[in-house]
Amino acid sequence: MHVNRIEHIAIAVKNLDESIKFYESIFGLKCYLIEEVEDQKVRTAFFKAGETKIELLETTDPQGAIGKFIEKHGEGIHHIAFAVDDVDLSLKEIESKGIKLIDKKPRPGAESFDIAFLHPKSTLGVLTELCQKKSKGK
Ligand code: CMX
Repeated sequence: MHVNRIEHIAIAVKNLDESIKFYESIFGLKCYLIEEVEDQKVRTAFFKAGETKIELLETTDPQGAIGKFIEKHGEGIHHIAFAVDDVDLSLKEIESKGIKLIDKKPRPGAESFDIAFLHPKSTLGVLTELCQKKSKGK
């Protein structure tokens, strides 16, 4: 597999609208997209920071991944996402090296990406996402 870049760093927040205002007023970044990802039970907001992005994540369900994370850890860095050419192939390769996967198959993410997570207990305590832009027509 080949990691092309850090696609985004994701931060779990309690209140998306307030956090967007914070990022815009303190860091001068502009939110260019707010999107709900039903499958992941989140509302997301995206900012471009050079070649990478910051994704803010607010839960839409207390039992969702972000709801549980906030309950346990409070707000903070939630995951790092690597852009790869082929998530499916990358998952197979990573699993063959003994890494525990959360997703065995890519799932739909924000911004028309296919995404899949690796388990943080298997990746040095960092929840890691692999993502790939969906090909046209898919
Ligand atoms: N980073 C690092 N460690 C994390 C973590 C995170 N984001 N979230 C949970 N953990 C740790 C917990 O602290 C816990 O460690 P201990 O056993 O030492 O206490 C361990 O992982 C298991 O956590 P848990 O609370 O028992 O289990 P959860 O039911 O909360 O599941 C996880 C954790 C990572 C498997 C789950 O959150 C998951 O499947 N995540 C992938 C999907 C996701 O995060 N979606 C939201 C973002 C979607 C998007 O960006 O579009």
